[in-house]
Amino acid sequence: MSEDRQTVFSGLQPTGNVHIGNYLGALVNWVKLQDNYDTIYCVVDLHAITVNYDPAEYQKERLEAAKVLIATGIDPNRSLFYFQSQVPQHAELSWILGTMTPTGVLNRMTQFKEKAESAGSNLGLYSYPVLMAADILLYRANLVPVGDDQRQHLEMTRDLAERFNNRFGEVFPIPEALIPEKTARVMSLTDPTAKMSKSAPNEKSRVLILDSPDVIRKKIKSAVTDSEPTVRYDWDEKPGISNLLEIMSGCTDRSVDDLVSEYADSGYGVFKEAVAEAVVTKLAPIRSAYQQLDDREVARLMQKGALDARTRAEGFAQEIRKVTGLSAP
Ligand code: AQP
Repeated sequence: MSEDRQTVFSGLQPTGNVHIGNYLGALVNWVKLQDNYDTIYCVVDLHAITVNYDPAEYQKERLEAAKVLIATGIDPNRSLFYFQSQVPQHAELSWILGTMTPTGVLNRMTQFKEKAESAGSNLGLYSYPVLMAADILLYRANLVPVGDDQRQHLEMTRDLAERFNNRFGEVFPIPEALIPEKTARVMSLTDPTAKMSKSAPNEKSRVLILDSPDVIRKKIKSAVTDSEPTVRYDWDEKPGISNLLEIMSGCTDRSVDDLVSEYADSGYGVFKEAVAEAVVTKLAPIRSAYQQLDDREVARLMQKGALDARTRAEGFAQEIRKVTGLSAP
């Protein structure tokens, strides 16, 4: 790690398959930031057990998530890359930060309210944002590339960092969120008023990074739009089309305006075919990189990542124990 580079931290939950919302909202930035930053990326497997799960299946899903991230371009030789559960300092700091988190703040968290309604509530789900704050602050991260749904959690992380610093001295930098201008909230293909999500029951609502070209074409062809056949960027009147425009823009690096001027009068059928081809082309190299990955090699890389992360985290944890009066007597 170079001393003068800023530190980036972000995480992804290994709940099912990674989708194009995760990719365009967060992972594209994760990959790019590796060029100029000290990057730390984590498969946040403790976060994901806040809902019911099958342990044997989960063991596989965790490795799958790591493989998908490597296939998208996360390079374990350039980034510190590991499973959260393998670095106990995350949970330790989470407890300390939890003692400084007013429950009134947690009560206001939108994601908790939504998930508690659909999956049922538990203490882990409730304190999820505190563990997320610990993930970020543990490494003194400056920048956190995430999608728009994490904005509120990031605000809470910043508040906690300030609260901690005011009480114990300047330990944490105040981290900034890095949220893309477009594709910050890729919407469901079957309900463009809801976020595309790994856990939504309808599989047609999301394009997975590993979907085959045929499946991608079918999902985009059946994406919910509207009855007025002009391709226009208008989230109020045309959320389905606006969503597809952002997805296509994210996959082609062409601006939404440019796409609108090409497809305005082409009809939805032609436009959807073009969106599908853009997505297929973008995801094809990722799918092929994934197919070449060896499970044992990835498991080895993750073990090495965890060892390195533990060493680095322990240095920071000792400083935190010292200022909070918890170091060895
Ligand atoms: N629809 C989305 N559009 C843009 N960005 C998104 N992210 C998630 N959904 C979208 C971003 O992806 C990163 C990893 O997300 P996560 O694994 O922490 O899970 P999540 O935010 O709870 O999103 P999911 O995929 O919808 O999972 P479930 O269904 O389990 O809740 C984050 O940076 C997130 O902002």
